[in-house]
Parts: sequence; structure tokens; C-alpha cells
Amino acid sequence: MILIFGVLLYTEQITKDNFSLVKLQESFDQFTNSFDVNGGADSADPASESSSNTNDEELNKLGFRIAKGNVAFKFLNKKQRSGDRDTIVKQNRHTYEELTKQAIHEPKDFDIESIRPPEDPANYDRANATILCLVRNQEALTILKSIKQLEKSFNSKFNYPYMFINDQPFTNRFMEKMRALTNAEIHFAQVPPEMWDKPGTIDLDREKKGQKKLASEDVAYAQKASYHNMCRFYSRSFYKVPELLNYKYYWRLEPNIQFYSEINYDVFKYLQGTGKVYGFTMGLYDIEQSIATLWPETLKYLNTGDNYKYVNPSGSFQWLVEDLQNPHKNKRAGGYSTCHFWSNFEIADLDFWRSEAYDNWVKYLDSTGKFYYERWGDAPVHSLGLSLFADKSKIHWFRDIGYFHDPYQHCPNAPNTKSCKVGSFCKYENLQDQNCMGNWIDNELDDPAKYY
Ligand SMILES: Nc1nc2c(ncn2[C@@H]2O[C@H](COP(=O)(O)OP(=O)(O)OP(=O)(O)O)[C@@H](O)[C@H]2O)c(=O)[nH]1
Ligand SMILES: [Mg+2]
Repeated sequence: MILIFGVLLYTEQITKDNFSLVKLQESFDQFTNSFDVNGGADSADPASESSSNTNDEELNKLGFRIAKGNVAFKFLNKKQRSGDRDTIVKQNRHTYEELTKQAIHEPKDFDIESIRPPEDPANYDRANATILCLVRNQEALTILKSIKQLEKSFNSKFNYPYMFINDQPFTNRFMEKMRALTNAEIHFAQVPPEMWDKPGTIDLDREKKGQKKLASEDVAYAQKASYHNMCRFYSRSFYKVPELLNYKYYWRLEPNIQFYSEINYDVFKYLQGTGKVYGFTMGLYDIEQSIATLWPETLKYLNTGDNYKYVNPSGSFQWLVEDLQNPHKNKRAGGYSTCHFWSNFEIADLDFWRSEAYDNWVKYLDSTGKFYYERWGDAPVHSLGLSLFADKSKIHWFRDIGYFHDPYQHCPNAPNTKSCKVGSFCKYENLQDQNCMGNWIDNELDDPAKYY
């Protein structure tokens, strides 16, 4: 089968493309990689065969293998879920709703009383944190709506500074509008062009073809140049923007979102005090075509040189390789479930992105050009980075924060949740299968009773 595909690929390359050995090799690598979620272990070598047999036992038992040139992951289905896709979707929905409907209070794993709102926010000893808004001038009205919500729920009590960033200069009108919204400090910065613009190394012909193909499959924003720049920027550069370098924590805020909760503790100090690196509210499946080779490329990277050392043995690997709820996505994405933390909401530690483990990997991703040839999003990139390189106990589900970004929401059963239906994830029935939180709860979540 591989041979037949190889011949087809070869013929197709000669007739459709200017034949190039390099391109052919690359396509073939992608193809073989997408079937070899073991990351290309060399089974022809008897020594490596016997060691990989031992390793296979480990892989079957643990669901992962971290060895030089032999990194692999395997879904173990520990909850023994079975049935057709509809049954799995129903089961996972039930799992999510049941947990979300349980009464939830503030986190128990930190002394929350010590991080309550101060009497005077103007004189508060804040954590080293900022609220980060990447936004365009023409989005003034929609980001304004988000800021009003955040001020009401959280920030009027703490006065954390805002950092607005943009690839273009902000207009005076935009800046005036924002200044009128808060008592907190506000900073405006322009993203350096080398962090934003498409690099000169991108093969424009290949980019056009790739994007056209994605557009023909209805992949949102496939041909929107700025969207590709934005995804690449949020994946590989935002944590290096000069004005952000002195900050450790950020809360990412987008236009047009809603908060359903009153947040009465300092979420940044919560992360700081617990040593957690990342907080999220929702987990989703992704558009598989947009990241067809993100996982194969990642495995290729992890199986190069000493890169295997970056993989954290306490990572959250199972939800990455789950293949029950959306097996077609897993297949198309070369073994990746496509599950990711929805990155329009992030409260996180910038030093995680600045770490060698994340930064080196993302440099490799960038070198493939596939932020442009495909449409790799920052959400799956952040999520793969976190699941592979961070201890999963450092990833926090802000289950107590009700939040909406069209068309999905998280609506917890908390005393101060308002304006949403507890447990409901999406008003559209046909999108229920996009919720990946059942997978997270089943496969990665530590006993929730410990934390809430
Ligand atoms: N300055 C600037 N900001 C951008 C650009 N494109 C996107 N953004 C911002 O990047 C963030 C993500 O972009 P969105 O368009 O919301 O992407 P999305 O959430 O995947 O798509 P939607 O579902 O349409 O919201 C938002 O904060 C945008 O304001 C751009 O070209 N320039
Ligand atoms: Mg958005």
C-alpha cells in the first residue's frame, strides 16, 4: 500500500509540480510520518528491534515512550469507552455536563483568602502580570465590550495593567477610547515586523496551492494572509515582544467575548502561588485539515538528536492521541486527536513559552513554513507544547470561570455565575462533538475534588 501510494505520489509530483527530488522526499516523509506515530523507529536494526520490543511493553502500559530517536505515544482508552461515534459523543457530553453541573467553588489548593481583592486597588501589590490584547484599530468597539466585561468581573478589583499590541500603529482615537475604560495603566505597542510579517523564505507558489486546497475544503480563514501571520505570531513570538519581556504572567483577552462569573481572587497570584504555568476554560477539537502535519512534524522533531529529552514524563499525552470521539480528525492529523485548549482565553506564565523546550520546538515548526502552507493555529501549537513539555499538574482548568467566545461557552455551577445555562457548551446541536473536555476529564484530569 505504501509502495502504491509512493508511485502515485511520484507520478503526481512529476505531472503537477515542477519535479523536485527534495519536494518528493518531503511529501513521502510526511506520508510515512502520518502513518508512523511511533516517530519512525528503525525496526530494520535487530538491536533496536529488541529494545523496541521492551519499549513496546512500556508503550502499551504507559501510553508513551521517551527514548532517543524512539519517542512514541499510544492511546490506552483507560476508561474503556466503546461504541460508535455518536455513543462516544453522548458519553463524553454526559461526562462534561455531570462535572460542570456539580457545584463549584473557588480553588482549594491555595489559600484564596490571602489573594482576595484589596481594599484599594490603586495601592495593591500586584503580581508581575498584564492583560494582553492583540487587536486591530477597527476592533475598538468589540474589544471595548470585552474590557468592560473583564473590568466588571475581575480587573476593577485589582487594576492589572493592559498591554495592547498591534501589527499597525494604534490610532489616537483607539487609544483614547481604551483609556476611558479603566483606572489601570494602559500600554500600547507595535509588534516588530520581523515577528509578524511572512518570512521571505516562504515558497509563494506552494503557499498559494496549499491555501487554495484548504479553502476548497472550507477551512475558515485559509486564504486570509493576516490570519496566518497572527497564528504564527501567537505561536512563536508574542512572548518576545520587547514591551512584554519584563512581565511573567498574562491574561489573553479577545474582542467579542463574555464573562459569566464574578472573579473574587487574584488569578495571577493563584498561578504564582501554585507554580502553575497555564490556565484555560475550554478544550476543543480542531479543523483537522488546518493541522494535517503538525503532529507528524512534531514527532519528527522529537525523534531528532537529543530532542526527546524535552518531553516531560508527566505530560498530558493521552488526550493528544485519543481517537474515539472524532477518529476522522485523528487520522487526518496523523495521529493527533486535534484537541487543544481554546487559546482566546489564556492566563499563563510567559516563561513557559520562553523555555528552551517550547522555543526550540516552535522554531523547528516555523522552519517547515506550515504556518503558511497549512494553517497551523496557535491553539494547537500552544496545547501540544504544554501537553508535551509541561507537567500536567501545572495546567489548570479554570472551571470556576464562566466564559463565552462564539459559538462555545463554559458555564459552571458557581454561586456567582450569571446569564448562561449551567453545563451547556454550545447552542448548536451539531457542534456538540467539538467539545474535547470529556476527553480531558477522562484521560488527564486529576481528582477534581482535590482542587475545588
Ligand atoms: N493587530 C492585529 N490583530 C489581529 C489580526 N488578526 C487577528 N488579530 C487578533 O488576534 C486575535 C485572534 O483573532 P480572531 O480573528 O479573533 O481569531 P479567531 O478567534 O480564531 O476567530 P473568530 O472565531 O473569528 O474570533 C484577536 O484578538 C484579534 O483581534 C491582525 O491582522 N492584526
Ligand atoms: Mg476570536
